[in-house]
Amino acid sequence: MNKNLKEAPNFNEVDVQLREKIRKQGLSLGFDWVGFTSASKNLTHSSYLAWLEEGFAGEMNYLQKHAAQKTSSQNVLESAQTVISVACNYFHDDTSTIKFQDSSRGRFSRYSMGDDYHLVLKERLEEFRKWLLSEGLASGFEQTRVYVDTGPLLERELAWRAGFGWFGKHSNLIHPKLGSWLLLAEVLIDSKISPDQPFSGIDCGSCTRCIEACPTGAIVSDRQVDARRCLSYLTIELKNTIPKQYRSKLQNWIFGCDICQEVCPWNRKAPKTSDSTWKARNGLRDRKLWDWVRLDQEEFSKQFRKSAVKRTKRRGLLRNVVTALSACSHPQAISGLLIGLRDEEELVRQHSAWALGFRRQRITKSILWRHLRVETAEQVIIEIQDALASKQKHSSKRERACLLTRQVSLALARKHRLGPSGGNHRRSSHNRRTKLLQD
Ligand code: B12
Ligand code: SF4
Ligand code: SF4
Repeated sequence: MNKNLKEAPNFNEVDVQLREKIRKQGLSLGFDWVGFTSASKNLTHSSYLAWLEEGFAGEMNYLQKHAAQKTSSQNVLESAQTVISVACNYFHDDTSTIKFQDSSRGRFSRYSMGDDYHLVLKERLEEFRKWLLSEGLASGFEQTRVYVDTGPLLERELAWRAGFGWFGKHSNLIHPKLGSWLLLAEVLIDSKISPDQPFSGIDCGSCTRCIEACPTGAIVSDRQVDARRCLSYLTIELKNTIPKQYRSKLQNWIFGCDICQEVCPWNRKAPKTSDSTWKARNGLRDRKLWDWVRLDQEEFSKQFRKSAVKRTKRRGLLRNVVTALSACSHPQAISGLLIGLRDEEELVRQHSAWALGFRRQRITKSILWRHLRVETAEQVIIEIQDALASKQKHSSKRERACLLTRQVSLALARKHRLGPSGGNHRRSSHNRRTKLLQD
């Protein structure tokens, strides 16, 4: 760790005034906190590399791609001297914790309920950049950069170094007064501004609430999140199938997850923002899971225009919805899954089949059987077979005989339809079916 960062800053009067002026401007533009750090080498880059090395990034290949650049903020702007780190409070309501105990409502993580923060903060950063230029705090447009989330910067480290707060055990940065419901962003400039001191003095102590509350055990140790297990990754970043072992852990989260921050004692007194940008859009809190399954592409585009939820696309959101329906205790959950089973997206049908298999009701078996007759996508067929196999021990002799007849005729029909070339790909499905019949 760079010792110099620990030394008390020795600001002169001009420094103090300049820093205050910039801070004030940042706050007036809608940020809730502003801090300064140098654009020098990062101190936690080795933690970042170790994290990648463990494979914790899953399929987020861009994190690997950015690894070398993340050694220093000067790698994105060679002339950068100062990083102005800013944070925006998006804590717009505290009702969701109670309301969303209801398993029939899908939960969106708080940051995603209003407008897309990438767009909102980018706009504010651009205003900030313009102002900084007009004040002569950068020598030209090309000598500045603005970032929110997607750039190759270690945003949490920068905010920590600029005095924001500490890395919680859940790895989110916590401000001692504002809590952790804050988004981070930065402006890089080529003039030198005296840096703040890195935050120190408070940490999580012996608390382990977030680690215990995480439904998938994603917080593998202090400040280490295995993204592959995190619901935020599984419901947003992961584009295809959710690994089976995590599907039943979704509860009713359909976009992101806030559990580790909700249980954190430092968020108990987090101030609410009055900024309407973050307020939940209509329908986001009240719509039932079985109604979300009916969402067509047009409605999806309309509902999530300029929203972060667009990232999953319709297919990803509906995949999450039908997965969450597996745990929904309401009788209408089945009708939602029936719709999901007929969705145009294979991914949605696949997860619907799994969810029906996961549920206990007898009717789910006949639904799956019926659908097996008409389904044509290999992966969905496999999923239905697995679902039926998981119910096999509860089947009567008659049902098994019936399954046998259907399976055989289906296998024959498929073989007939496929011809010699389709064999290999379909072979695994055929084998599975045979295995199912033998079990
Ligand atoms: C990839 C990513 C994810 C991944 C991985 C998360 C993770 N924990 O690594 C997934 C998809 C799971 C995710 C989820 C979420 N994310 Co995210 N994510 C990012 C992104 C793009 C990169 C993070 C990264 O590099 N991770 C790799 C790890 C190694 O780096 P790190 O998390 O920064 O961790 C640092 C510390 O842990 C520290 N460290 C580790 N060990 C030690 C030891 C010591 C002694 C010290 C001093 C430091 C230290 O060093 C690391 C490197 O700097 C950043 C934006 C960015 N460019 O930084 C947003 C970001 C971190 N995410 C953010 C948010 C809001 C979320 C969610 C809350 C969203 C949600 N509700 O669903 C969840 C929170 C989940 C969680 N518990 O982390 C915010 C965090 C704001 C904050 N207050 O901290 C960021 C900064 C985006 C933003 N611009 O605001 N995210
Ligand atoms: S966001 Fe949810 S799944 Fe991810 S670490 Fe936090 S509690 Fe665990
Ligand atoms: S819940 Fe406890 S351990 Fe987790 S971040 Fe908050 S204070 Fe730290």
